[in-house]
Amino acid sequence: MKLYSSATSPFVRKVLVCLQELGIDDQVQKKIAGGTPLDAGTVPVEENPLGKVPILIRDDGHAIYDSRIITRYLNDYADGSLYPDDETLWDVLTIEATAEGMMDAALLMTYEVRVRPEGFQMPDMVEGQWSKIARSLDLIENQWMDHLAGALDASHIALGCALGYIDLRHDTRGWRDGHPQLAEWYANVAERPSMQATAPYV
Ligand SMILES: N[C@@H](CCC(=O)N[C@@H](CS)C(=O)NCC(=O)O)C(=O)O
Repeated sequence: MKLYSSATSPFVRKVLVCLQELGIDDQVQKKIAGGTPLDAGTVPVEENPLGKVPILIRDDGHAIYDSRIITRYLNDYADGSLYPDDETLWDVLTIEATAEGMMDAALLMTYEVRVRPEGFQMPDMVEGQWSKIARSLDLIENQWMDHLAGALDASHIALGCALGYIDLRHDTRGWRDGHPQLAEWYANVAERPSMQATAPYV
C-alpha cells in the first residue's frame, strides 16, 4: 500500500498513528505530497479530486480517502480493535467526528493567515473557527473523560492528533486553561511511541 502523506497534517498523522498502533506501518510506503485550497500542488488529484491528503492507495491500486475512511479500512485490514463492535462504536465515532471538526477549524485558522493575502483576512472568521474548538474542548472535558480513560481506540488517536496540531499552530490560545483533565490525558497520550514517532516536523 502507498500513503500520500505530509509532515504537519493532523489528518495524515491520524493515519500514521493508526498504522503504528495496528503494527502494519512497514506495509505502507509513504510519499510526501501537499497543496493548499488555492493550488493542489503535489497532491495527486487523479487519485483524490478534492486535492487533499491523506490518500491511501490499496494493494489493488484503488485510492481511498478521507482520513476517517482510511483509518477504518486499516483497522479492518489488520483485524484491529480501534473501532469497537458493540454499542460504544457510536461514542467513538462521535468523539472522532468532534476531533475532526477541531482539526478542520484549526486548519482553516491557519489558512486564513497563511493563504489569504493580508488585507483580505477576516479576524472574525478566525475567532469563529476558534469558538468551535473552544466549545469542543469544553464538551470533551465535561462529557468524555470517562471514555478517554478506557483502552485506546480511534477517537483517542483523532483527539490526540487534533490537540497536537493546535499545539503546533495555535499554542498561544492556551487550550489547556480550563481543561485540566484533558491536558493530563493528552500529556499521557503524547508519550505513546506511536505519537512520538509521528510528531509533526517543520
Ligand atoms: N476531511 C479530510 C481533510 C484532509 C485535509 O484537509 N488535508 C489538508 C492537509 S492538513 C489538505 O490536504 N488541504 C489541501 C486543501 O484543502 O486543498 C480528511 O479527513 O482526510
